[in-house]
Amino acid sequence: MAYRLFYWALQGRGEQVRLLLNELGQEYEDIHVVKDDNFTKMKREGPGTLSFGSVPMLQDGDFTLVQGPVIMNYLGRKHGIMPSDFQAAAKTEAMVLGAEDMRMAYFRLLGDDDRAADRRSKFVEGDWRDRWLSAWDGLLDLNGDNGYLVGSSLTQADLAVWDALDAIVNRIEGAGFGAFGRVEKFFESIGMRPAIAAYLASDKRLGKKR
Ligand SMILES: N[C@@H](CCC(=O)N[C@@H](CS)C(=O)NCC(=O)O)C(=O)O
Repeated sequence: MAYRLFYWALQGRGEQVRLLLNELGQEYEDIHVVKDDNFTKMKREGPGTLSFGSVPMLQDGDFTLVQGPVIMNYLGRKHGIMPSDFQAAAKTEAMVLGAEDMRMAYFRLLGDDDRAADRRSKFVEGDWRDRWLSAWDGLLDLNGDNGYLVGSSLTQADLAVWDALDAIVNRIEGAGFGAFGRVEKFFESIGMRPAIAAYLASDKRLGKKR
């Protein structure tokens, strides 16, 4: 039975799950939630549906799961791309959460209030380079500079990180990869994986196409 993914009709926190389902070759229904409509109705159903009143939410048969990073790890484990070694698995989960931390920093930059432009330029000159790019660069290096964050093949962490990098480099003015060529190479090679490139070019991709 096809998965059902519930999220807003935008990339946001749901996009990493769409990327992963495409990479895994899994069929899914991309169900867009709408405030005062299906989203409100699902919220009223209580914690058995949207446990914390938020999406993304994945339905796998009669099993429902919320929390983007946990959905990523569930799918990674279920479809055999999560490392079997428990320490490597824990590292993978930590990186999925690291991507979520970076995504949260990105969300705080959005908006068009008076101080938004200032927030964004401080980020580009500060944490983007000194905290995030330098972290992903160091982690790729520590993993042997093989184009993956953990082990020698793709894990869900690579896609979670790719998606958060993609949001930032495409939506925050001035946020390029600069001297972090290793992160840029990682970003390009994940984006060129056949299933990912096909998804990005397809009508399934919401917002900006490549
Ligand atoms: N920690 C959660 C956060 C989920 C979250 O805050 N989702 C937002 C959309 S990105 C949401 O559904 N908010 C509830 C609302 O807008 O009423 C996760 O990673 O899935």
